[in-house]
Amino acid sequence: MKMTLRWYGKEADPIPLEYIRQIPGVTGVVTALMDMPAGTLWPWERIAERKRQVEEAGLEMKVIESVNVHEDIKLGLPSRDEYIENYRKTVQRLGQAGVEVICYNFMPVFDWTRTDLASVRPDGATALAYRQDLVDVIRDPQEFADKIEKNVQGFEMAGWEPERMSEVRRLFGLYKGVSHDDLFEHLGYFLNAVMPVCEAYGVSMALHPDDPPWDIFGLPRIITGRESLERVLALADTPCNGLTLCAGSLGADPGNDLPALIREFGGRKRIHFAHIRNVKHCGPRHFEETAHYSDDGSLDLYEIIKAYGDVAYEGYVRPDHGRMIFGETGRAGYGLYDRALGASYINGLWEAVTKNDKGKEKIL
Ligand SMILES: [Mn+2]
Repeated sequence: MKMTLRWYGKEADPIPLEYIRQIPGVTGVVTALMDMPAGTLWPWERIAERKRQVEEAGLEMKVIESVNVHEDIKLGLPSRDEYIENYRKTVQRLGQAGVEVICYNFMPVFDWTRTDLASVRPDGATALAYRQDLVDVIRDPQEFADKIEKNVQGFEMAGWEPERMSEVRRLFGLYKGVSHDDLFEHLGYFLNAVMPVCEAYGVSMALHPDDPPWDIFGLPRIITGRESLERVLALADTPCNGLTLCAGSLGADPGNDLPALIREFGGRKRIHFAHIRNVKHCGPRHFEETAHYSDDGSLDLYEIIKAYGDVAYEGYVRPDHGRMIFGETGRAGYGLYDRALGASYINGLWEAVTKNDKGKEKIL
């Protein structure tokens, strides 16, 4: 297990790399060129510059999160081939820069979605939360767009700036009639075009599950649990076609058995990146994010780390969203303090779990 922290880049992230370097056990950052629109070819100079900044701080840049997939690829439009070609070239350049893993997602229109970015927890910390009942009342994308534009409580979505809302309305129209099976087919087309470049340049694709892992706003979501993860791997049967196992995203559905998923897909060496965090189930399709600490949420972090130990996981890992604590302000879910606590907690569990295993080996 190689511990990393997500970092948005010097211009977009208030947290200096020097601070990240001081979290025990963190060897690298997971980063991206956030300003590059989906479908564009990442300039070599920008990739090299980012790598230089990271390495000057004594850290590694082995994982990119994310290279976003253009909506036309998800929709399977004829224009997708041009965007896929840019994706292939970007993968090649990242591979040449020493990147080993690319995290991406295949969620239509929206990335991760929450209805509250600063839900107050009993200890005074704030965290991200989601309530399906707030979303269910929305039937019309226009109404949905209006609520976000007016910043109605419960609709303060990160990064959903008003300028994007006209695009959202157009996309809702394009997704009419696109089924779950269609999305899988379009994902397979994309993966099979990208895999040869991954194999040639030593890059693994790691698909992040949908968050939350169910349909929202009438849009199909396909990466939701065991069956769909299996189906993704079968689309392109090569080790380069792998998963980002996000405990918090999949764990929002109490039906997903995280340790079992880790043993199954980690045992087959198809988990290339692990997101680890906790989540508290508050009701049907209602959850809030918590501290990583097992007792604070509904997931058993000890059992999750133990499962990674059982499959001798050697890939990259990062603490996922953190709460806002100690008076910190900044990007929701991505403060320094709680993610540092999360990394240390995960490192502690990992040390305990793996030292025992090594001890057993020695005795045998
Ligand atoms: Mn995640």
